[in-house]
This record gives sequence, C-alpha cells and structure tokens, in this order.
Amino acid sequence: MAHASPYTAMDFYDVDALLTEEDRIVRDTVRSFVDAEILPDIRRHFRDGTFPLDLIPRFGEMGLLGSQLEGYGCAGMSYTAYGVICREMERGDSGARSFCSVQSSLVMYPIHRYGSEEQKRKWLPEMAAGRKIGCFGLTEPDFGSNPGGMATTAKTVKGGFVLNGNKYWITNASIADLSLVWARLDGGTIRGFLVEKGTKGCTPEEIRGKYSLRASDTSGIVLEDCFVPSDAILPEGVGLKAPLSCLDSARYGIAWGAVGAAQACFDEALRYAKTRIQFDRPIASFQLVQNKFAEMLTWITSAQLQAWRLGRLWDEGTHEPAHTSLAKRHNVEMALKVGRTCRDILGASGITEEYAALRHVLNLESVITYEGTHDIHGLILGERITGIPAFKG
Ligand code: TGC
Ligand code: FAD
Repeated sequence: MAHASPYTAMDFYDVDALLTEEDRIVRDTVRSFVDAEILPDIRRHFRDGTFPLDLIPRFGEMGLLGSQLEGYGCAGMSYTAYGVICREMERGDSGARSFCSVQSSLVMYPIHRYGSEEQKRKWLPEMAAGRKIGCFGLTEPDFGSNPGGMATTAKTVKGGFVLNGNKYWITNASIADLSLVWARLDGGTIRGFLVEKGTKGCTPEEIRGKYSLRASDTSGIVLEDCFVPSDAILPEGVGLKAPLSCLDSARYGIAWGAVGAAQACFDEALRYAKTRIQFDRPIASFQLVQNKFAEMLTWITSAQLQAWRLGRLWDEGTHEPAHTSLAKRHNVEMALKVGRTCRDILGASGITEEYAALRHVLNLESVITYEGTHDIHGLILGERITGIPAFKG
C-alpha cells in the first residue's frame, strides 16, 4: 500500500530495510492512519483528558488488536509487526500505544494463553474487533513495583469467588467491558479473574489531575464483596509468573513505542530548527544545535536496532525477560532524552500545545514508570548479570 505520510524522521541506518515486506505494509498502513486519524485531534484529547473512543473499532478493522495472536479473530502477525504497530501508534501519542498494549498484551494475551476455550471464544473475537475493551488490574495502592505482595483476595464460595481489595493506576478501567483482576486465592496463590462490566461490587474510579497520559483513561478499581462465577477464573495462569509473563509482552511493545515518540520529536524539532531564524541564520546552522541532532540521531539509531533485534528474538522464541527489560529501559530513557532536547530546541514555542515534544515528554514520564520502573529493570538486569537478586534489600 502506498503511503502518503508527510512524516520524514530519519531512519539513518535504514533499519526498516530489515523488516519483511509484510511488516512494512503494516508500518505504512498504521503510519497513514496515525497521520489521518490520530494526530489531527490529539491535542484536543490531551487537553480534555479523553481517549478517542471512536477509533477503537478502526484499530480492530486494521487487525491491530491482539495482532500477535493466532486464531479467534486475531490477525496472527509477527511480534516484529506488533512492535511496528506500537512504534507508529506512539509516534501519535503514548495513549494510543497504551491502548494497544493493554488490549493486546495484558488482556487478550492472558486469555489466549491461560484462558479456557469458552473464555477465548467469548472474549477474543470481540476484543480483536474493538467491540469490547479490556483492562489489567495488577497494581494496588501499596503494591506497585512489588506486585507479589498484593492484598486483593479471592475467596472460594459456593458457585464462584468473592473478590475484595483495591487496584490502582489501571489503564482503561473506567471504559472497560472486562477487567482482568489479579488476586490471592484463599490467602495463597495469585490467580486471574475476569470481571465483567456492571458486576456488583466492582467499581472503577477515574484518577483525575494527571499531567501525563492525558489522552488515556487511568482509574482505580474498588472491589467490595464482588461475586464472580466459577468460570471467571483463568484456569491455566497460576502464580505471579502469569501476570509477569503478560508484562513481558507489553514491555516489548513499549521498547518499540518509545522509538516512535522519539522520532516524532526529532522530526518536529528538525523542521523547526531549519526555519527558525536567530542572529540572521536558521538555528539549525549553529554547531551546538547540530551536535544535539547528531546525539539524538545516534540515540534513536541505537534504540531502533535494539527494538529490531528484540523483535527477532521474540519471533524466534529465544527471548528471555531480561532481553526485554534491557530494551524497555534503554529506549524509554532514550526517548525522554530526545523529547527534552527537542523541547529545548523549540525554545519558548516548545512549551505550547502547538508542538508535540512536551506532550511526548509528559507521557514518557509515565512510560518510564509503568510496566516496571527504570530502576526495577536495572535490577532485573542486575540479577541476570550477577545471579544475585537485589529487589529485597
Ligand atoms: P520473582 O520471584 O522474581 O518471580 C516470581 C515468578 O515469576 C517468574 N518471572 C517471570 N515470568 C515471566 N516473565 C517475567 N518477566 C518474569 N519475571 C519473573 C519467576 O521465574 C518466578 O517463577 P516461579 O516459577 O519461580 O514462581 O518475583 P518477585 O516478587 O521477586 O518480583 C520480581 C520483580 C520485581 C521483577 C517483579 O515483581 C516486577 O517486574 N515488578 C514490576 C511490576 C510491574 O512491572 N508492574 C506493571 C503493572 S501493569 C502496567 O504497568 C501496565 S501499563 C499499561 C499501559 O501501557 O498503559
Ligand atoms: P513504587 O513501586 O512505589 O516505586 C517508587 C520508586 O521507588 C521508583 O523510583 C522505584 O524505581 C523505586 N523502587 C521501588 N522498589 C525498589 C527497589 N526494590 N529498589 C530500588 N528502587 C525501588 N498498573 C496495572 O496493573 N495496570 C495498568 O494498566 C497500569 N497502567 C498505568 C498507567 C499509568 C499512567 C501509570 C502511571 C501507571 C500504571 N500502572 C498500571 C501502574 C504501574 O505499573 C506502577 O506505577 C509501577 O509498577 C510502579 O509502581 P508505583 O507507582 O507504586 O511505584
């Protein structure tokens, strides 16, 4: 498909030449969609604190939801294609990529991997089409980096389970048709429960006053004697490793997405620097400004290569969690550095909503925290390198 994007960010090493023809078609399709449908209205959504809900069925039509999964209405694309989708979405806004991450990696993936046949048939085709929205409730007010300490409980009762507890910082919880809630079953093992919208005792509460990810719903979930039937439990996902495996897949998408946010900032700042005149010359002609672009191009190129190689490891099935931690950690920090440098190049204009750099920076302040903070990924790598876990002191 021909692509008419005005987007010109440099792919200096032609890393996209390493993509398959199919993956490049996905790139061009999503790129055009982001230009035509997301970018024109994103400032308004960011200002108003709303998500463009009308676009969700469009994501579905393009096969972007659960794209990496086989069967049940999912597109069965490569993990590399999933990464490309995340990159192009986050070029628009981290909120758009977050939507895809949560739907594809945090809700559809666990149902696909750990769900019963009935759960898969009921939810996956609807979610792939964008007719149903999911959210993933792992974090609690007192358990963020340490989800293994969670306090939410599920008590076995006649015909099902009763859930009690609080989930916090949950993307899409207020707009979700389905909440995947992780809870400690009968005081012991962590299990996943599918809680349908409107279930008595399950109440989402939107978190207001965010400076970051404004074009994305973030909410708490209050669970008060919330009864779910026996078939709400994910039968095959047992223990903390079940939710952590979902995080792996979402972190993978973020490693790619961060590249898109950085490329958007770079592209915008370069256009600006070539036309902004100071001291009778475009600011792009000054050595200090050129050096900033040289640094940023180097950072972006390194991140692109990491994302691509990680994609190969996922597609070959040879990846391990620490591989993904390395790229999530590096690429998000890279994107923040690029975003802040671009904001600086834009001068005072860079603090206005007319330019995207600061919106990306503000979003990335969440991205560097969620899905494992920068330092938690440092510790995951530290354990992989030394064999000594340092999380607990
Ligand atoms: P630990 O003892 O290390 O591990 C428990 C079990 O899990 C296994 N495991 C993994 N399995 C798959 N993938 C991974 N990445 C895994 N990491 C560990 C591990 O082998 C073990 O298995 P087994 O068989 O021995 O039971 O657990 P720990 O309690 O010491 O914690 C380790 C730590 C700190 C790395 C982990 O808790 C962690 O990753 N913390 C960060 C929490 C986090 O990332 N939360 C994200 C919440 S979701 C979110 O932010 C969504 S944002 C969405 C959006 O894009 O909008
Ligand atoms: P804390 O864990 O309290 O960490 C605070 C600081 O302490 C960090 O700097 C951290 O690195 C540091 N720290 C913690 N432990 C250690 C240690 N052992 N050693 C050294 N330093 C340490 N969660 C979900 O379950 N589902 C979602 O959909 C979801 N969406 C989110 C959307 C947004 C916009 C945001 C901001 C968060 C979202 N989260 C979600 C929650 C997110 O995963 C957590 O915020 C994250 O895991 C960090 O937890 P915390 O905020 O409680 O920080």
